[in-house]
Amino acid sequence: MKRVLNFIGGELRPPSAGGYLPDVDPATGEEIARVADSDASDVDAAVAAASRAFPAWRKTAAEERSRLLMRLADLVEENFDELALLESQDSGKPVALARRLDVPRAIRNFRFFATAILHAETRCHPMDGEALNYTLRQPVGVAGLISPWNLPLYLLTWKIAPAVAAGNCCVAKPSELTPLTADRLAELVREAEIPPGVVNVVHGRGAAAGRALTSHPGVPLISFTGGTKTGADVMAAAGPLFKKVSLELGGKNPNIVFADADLEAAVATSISSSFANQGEICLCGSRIFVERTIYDEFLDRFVEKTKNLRVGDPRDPATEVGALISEAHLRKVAGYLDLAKEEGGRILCGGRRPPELPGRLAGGAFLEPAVVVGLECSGRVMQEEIFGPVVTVTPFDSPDEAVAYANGSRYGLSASVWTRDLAKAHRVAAAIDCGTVWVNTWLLRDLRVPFGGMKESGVGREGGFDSLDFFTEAKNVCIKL
Ligand code: TXE
Repeated sequence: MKRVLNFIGGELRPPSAGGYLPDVDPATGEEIARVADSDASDVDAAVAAASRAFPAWRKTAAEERSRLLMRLADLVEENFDELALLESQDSGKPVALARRLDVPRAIRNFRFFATAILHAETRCHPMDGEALNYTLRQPVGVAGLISPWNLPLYLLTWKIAPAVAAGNCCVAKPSELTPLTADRLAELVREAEIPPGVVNVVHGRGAAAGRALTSHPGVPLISFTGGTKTGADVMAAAGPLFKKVSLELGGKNPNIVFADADLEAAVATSISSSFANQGEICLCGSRIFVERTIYDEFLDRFVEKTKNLRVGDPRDPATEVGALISEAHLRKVAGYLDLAKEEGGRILCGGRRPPELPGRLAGGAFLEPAVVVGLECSGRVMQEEIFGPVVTVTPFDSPDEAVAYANGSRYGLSASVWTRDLAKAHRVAAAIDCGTVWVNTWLLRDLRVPFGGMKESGVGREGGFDSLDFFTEAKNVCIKL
């Protein structure tokens, strides 16, 4: 059985206490690898390696850092098929999605930040002949990067690329549920000849390895993506040490469809925004609000398309919905469907284990996508993040009511608005309390734009120069003339 080791100072190393965790393929329930169950001493070793590498790396010219990261991007591209397969096996997502979304985005992340640092500028504030101020942007030191299981390589590289491009060294802690692409990436980091210690990867549980990183005094910066509850724990550990913290947390995103929308496009994209990656994307639109005059027509078309989604073997290129991340997560998601019934809702389709899966998938964490109606917006099903293939559909009567529903949530990550009325689109977009509003689209990402959440969806913005700002300290130099 494959053992996933830590990557520290350019070498693969077993965890110091010798323990391993099972890594399970959620489509079959079978163990596919054993992953290092690291503890504080492994994190100490990784932070020490990163700290040793930092003085030379921060002095390495931007052009050289760029060249090395471009080389890494090329290596990810050369290993495209293998990485897509590993991601699918580890997370249950369709391999077709890993090929369309996860691996291409990992490549883009490296190329984007490798070139961004060649174009970075800083500011100058002249003081009327008396003095000149200019801003230096300098790397912070050792960056702690904690990433989740839903988009493992995509989100890990979204952190490693800007951190390292900006001149930091890093210790990454991928999710213990999906370590395989991080492990392969570590090998590619070595092959790219990125100096030892610049990128370190420590595997293990959040409560052990993750916590050791967030509370480590040698790590002045934490970038975290994961659940809101965990985010609070990260903040509590990092706060007393005054770390720079960026948190990308959960969402309960509204998807508002006005009567004047292009209905066909709204239905088709709402299928993706509800069920892509089994609904396990923080940006999924899990609460659909439809203007009452088109509610029935939208619902008919939406339910029909939902029923037609191909749920099954993640390795089959035709599969649209794969397995959830684990049996435990499946039970949590299914629990919300029971709760929906208790709260007076009706499940129009889905919510069962698909009956006709081939034998090897019998133990898999599969769930047919579910559409729920008839719920109150204030109930738990419409308030809590389910993070699975479950969507609610609710009618509304006016733009004000739609905005009130959208904002009636602890979360504020993203929203979609469907309308052909441009003025209405602008008004509604401005009124929704969230970090990203898509109009007549979903998940269209320009890597230059600020990305992050309001309220319990997070703290801070990453993306483009916001990422480079986060991963550097601004220093003002004032020169008396
Ligand atoms: O994620 P966790 P979980 C949401 C989603 C899901 C819920 C819980 O609703 O059902 O969160 O998922 C590490 N200190 N999202 O429990 O625990 C952990 O090892 C430091 C939304 O699987 O937040 C992993 O590497 N680190 C989401 C990472 O944090 C800790 C994506 C995320 O795991 C830690 C995933 C600790 N105390 C889940 N505890 C999104 N926003 O995309 C855990 N970790």
